[in-house]
Amino acid sequence: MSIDPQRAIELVRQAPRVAILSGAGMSAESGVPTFRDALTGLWSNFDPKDLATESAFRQNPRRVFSWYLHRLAHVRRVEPHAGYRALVALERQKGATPIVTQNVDGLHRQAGSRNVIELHGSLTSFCCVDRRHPFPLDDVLKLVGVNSEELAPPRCRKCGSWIRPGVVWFGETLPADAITRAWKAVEDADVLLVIGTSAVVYPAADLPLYAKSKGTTVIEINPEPTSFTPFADVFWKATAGAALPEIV
Ligand code: BV8
Repeated sequence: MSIDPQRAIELVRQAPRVAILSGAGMSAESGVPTFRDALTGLWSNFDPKDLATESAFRQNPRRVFSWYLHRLAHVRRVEPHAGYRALVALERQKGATPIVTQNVDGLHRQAGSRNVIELHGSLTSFCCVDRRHPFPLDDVLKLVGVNSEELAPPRCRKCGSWIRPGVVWFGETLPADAITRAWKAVEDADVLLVIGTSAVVYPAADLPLYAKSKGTTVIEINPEPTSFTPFADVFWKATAGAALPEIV
């Protein structure tokens, strides 16, 4: 593993096909707290793993729904930083540059990336907890700003069950098509950029090692080393907002 940014830049420049795997660190410089830091205020004494589950939602729908409503309202106020715009420029230079993201904030799409694979769903999609009947985002947005510490979620108009966020919770399987597209994207790539993930949540955390097993060169961009760092071809100790514009 080398820690040479210049080598990382050259590897990306020479690669015909580049794929991206992003985690919550990708959004930190846009003001979206990382997943492990996402618990402020009302939720600060919870572990995200204890909130991001269906059982937590069924036990306390108000608490979990309010946490997601708070996060949705926040991401609607932030902008993608220069690192996001660099990935859009990279896509223009290289053609298809699939972005596999663990994030649910929608910032890659908002920046203009066209080939985004959302492994864990999105904060902007809602459905009912019993039958997954879709529920309009606009009807959820009407609840944003309602002065209430813990808001009761709306009820499904078809089956009456609680409305939940359309994200993948712990213990839930990832969308099959997202898995298929993500694993193919990293297999087909010459270089995989792994940006801003602590590489602890599976099966997403399998992707960088899977890429290496298929001969893909893997570059990790993170201000801190992770459990994956020893396996990276290059570890670029930097933030996404600083490193990515240097590449393009
Ligand atoms: C599943 C959506 C089948 C909700 C999230 C092995 C195989 C399969 C499953 C498991 C397994 N082992 C354990 C499991 C169960 C579990 C799991 O992985 N648990 C962990 C805790 C061990 N996995 C699941 O349940 C998955 N389901 O596999 O189904 C199944 C079912 C049951 C049993 C077995 C199999 C579903 C996982 C999806 C959970 N949903 N999010 C929501 O967002 O509310 S996960 C959530 O955490 C985020 O989406 C994110 O993807 C994930 C990891 O967080 P990161 O993105 O890495 O962010 P984090 O804060 O951790 O780190 C930030 C990083 O950024 C740091 O490294 C930091 O240094 C860096 N950074 C900071 N600033 C910057 C920066 N980097 C760059 N620039 C900066 N400026």
